Amino acid sequence: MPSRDISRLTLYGDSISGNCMKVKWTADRLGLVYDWVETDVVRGDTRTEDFLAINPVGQVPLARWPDGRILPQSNAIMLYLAESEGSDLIPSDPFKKAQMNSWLFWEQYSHETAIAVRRFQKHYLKKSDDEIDPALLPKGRRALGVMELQLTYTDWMVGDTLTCADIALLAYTRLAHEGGFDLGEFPSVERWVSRAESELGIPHAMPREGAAL
Ligand SMILES: N[C@@H](CCC(=O)N[C@@H](CS)C(=O)NCC(=O)O)C(=O)O
Repeated sequence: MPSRDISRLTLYGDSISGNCMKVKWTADRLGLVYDWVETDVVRGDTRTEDFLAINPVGQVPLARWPDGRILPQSNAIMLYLAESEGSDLIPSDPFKKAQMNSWLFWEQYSHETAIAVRRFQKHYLKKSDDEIDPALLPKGRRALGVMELQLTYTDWMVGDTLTCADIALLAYTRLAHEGGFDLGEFPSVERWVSRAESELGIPHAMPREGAAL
């Protein structure tokens, strides 16, 4: 990766990665000016000497500020950007904020680890179902079922507006079909995906009705 003359916020990310797109959508929603450095995970851009010198963990997304500060971890970056800009992506009510954080922790432990992992193996590594850990499908379906329970009663994951919890969960839920999940089984989640995509002004990612998974 070429060295850069950093004069403003730089976001390193791979556009195929939901974790990276969370950060981009948040920055766009906040109207931030930033440089996006496309960092191809499959090609190994995160494992080069240059990238590891910036982020020893070897992962994107990564935010880097002109003063040299760096911040990895999608949800931490989203929260920092949203908080610094004083946006309504973070509820002002402390309990609602805690509920939002609760979904963010859950997303990283119980949702992303099944849906994103299965999608990557199936869609990008082209593994057959037999080669993929069989626990991922039921784990992901359980996670979608939990979201369905919430979204049957509310339009958003927390409160009555889009928050960081929606952005985080949208990232891989909207691409779940690429991991072999059928969102048709989760109608409230499916409607929420469209609602959140419209709110963020991003294209609809789900397959047309009747399209093969
Ligand atoms: N928990 C981290 C996960 C980051 C992550 O898994 N990044 C992947 C892309 S989605 C990556 O950079 N993989 C490249 C590698 O491990 O070499 C986050 O939310 O930011």
